[in-house]
Amino acid sequence: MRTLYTFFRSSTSYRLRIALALKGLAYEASYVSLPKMQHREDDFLAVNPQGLLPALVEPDGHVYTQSLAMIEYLDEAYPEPRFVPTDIWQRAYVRSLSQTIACEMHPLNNTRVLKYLSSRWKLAEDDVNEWYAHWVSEGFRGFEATLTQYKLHGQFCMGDAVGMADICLVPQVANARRFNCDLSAYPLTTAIAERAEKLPAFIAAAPATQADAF
Ligand SMILES: N[C@@H](CCC(=O)N[C@@H](CS)C(=O)NCC(=O)O)C(=O)O
Repeated sequence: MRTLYTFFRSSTSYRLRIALALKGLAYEASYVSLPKMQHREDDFLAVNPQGLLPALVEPDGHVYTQSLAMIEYLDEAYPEPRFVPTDIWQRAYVRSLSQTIACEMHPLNNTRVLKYLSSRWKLAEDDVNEWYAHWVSEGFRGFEATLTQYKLHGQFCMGDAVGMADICLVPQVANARRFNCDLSAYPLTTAIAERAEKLPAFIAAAPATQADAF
C-alpha cells in the first residue's frame, strides 16, 4: 500500500490528494499536523528530510517529495487519465500555468513565510493578511491574463480535460478564499476552479472531507 503524508489544510497535500483520486490510486493517509510542528519531528524527517508536506511512499518503498515532481511521477507511472498533454507545446503551457501557482504564489504565502513575517519582522495580523492578498492578486492576475491571451482553456485550464494546472489551481483558490481575498477580477480562473471542485475526485480530496480536519 502507498502512504501519503498529508495535512488537511496543506494546499500542496491537497494537490496530491486530488491527483491520487483522479488516478484512482488508493492510499493510507499519515496525518502530520503543521500547527503542532510534526513536520519537523524526527519521524517525519526520516521520510522527507526537507520537512515539508506532502510526501508519498510508494508500495516499492520509494519516497517522492515536491508536489509538482510527484504529480508528474504519477502521470508517468499511471498514464490515465493524463495530467499533462502529450503535445509538447500544450505540455509546456500546462507546466507554466502550474508553476505560476506553485512557484510564484505558494512559496511566498506558505506557513513558514507567514510565521516568519510575524515572528521575526513583527508584522501585525492585518499586515500579514495584506502580504498574502498582494501575492495572490499578483499571481492570479498573471494566471487570468495567460488564460485570456492564449485561449487554450475549455471547461478546464487546458481544454476540456482536467489536468495538472487545475490540480494546482483549486487548492490555491480555496486558500485565497480562506484568507478572504477578493477574486472578482479573475472570472475565468475562478469559473474553472469552481467547475473542477465539483468533480468527485476534488470533493474526496477537499480539506473539509479529510479525517484530520478540525
Ligand atoms: N514546493 C513544495 C512546497 C511544500 C510546502 O511548502 N508545503 C507546506 C504545506 S502546504 C509545508 O510543509 N509547510 C511547512 C512550513 O511552512 O513550515 C511542494 O510543492 O511540495
